[in-house]
Amino acid sequence: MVVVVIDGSTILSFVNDEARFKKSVDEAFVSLDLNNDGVLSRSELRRETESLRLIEAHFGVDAPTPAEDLAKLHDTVFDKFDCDKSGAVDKEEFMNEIRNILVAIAEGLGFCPVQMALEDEDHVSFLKQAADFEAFKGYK
Ligand SMILES: [Ca+2]
Repeated sequence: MVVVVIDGSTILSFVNDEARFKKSVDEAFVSLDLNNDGVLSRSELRRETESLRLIEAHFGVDAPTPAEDLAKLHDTVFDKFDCDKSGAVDKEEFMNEIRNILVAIAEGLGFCPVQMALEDEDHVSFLKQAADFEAFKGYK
């Protein structure tokens, strides 16, 4: 478990650094695309929605959610990513939606820093990367 302190501006400066953001998204995409077909299926994307805590962040759910409701939430998230309704999420759709989500989280946080606890196994945690990005900015 790592605890990061993050606010809206931390996330926005990460998202707005086009090269850095694209690199992170590319890495996440490759690690999620288990069968290497260049698109994310429903089950592949589900690993990301779980690690990003989209469900909690978007819907404010912190109590255990019944499996059936959770499945519905995951479907909703998938449909948001899958802009052209092709049944799979390509890299551009993935990047656009991750950006939308991070900007929405940033707007929700505003300029009030919050502590966020992240699991170590969140190998593709964009929020952690945003926090690291902020921490190392001064050393460039
Ligand atoms: Ca795939």
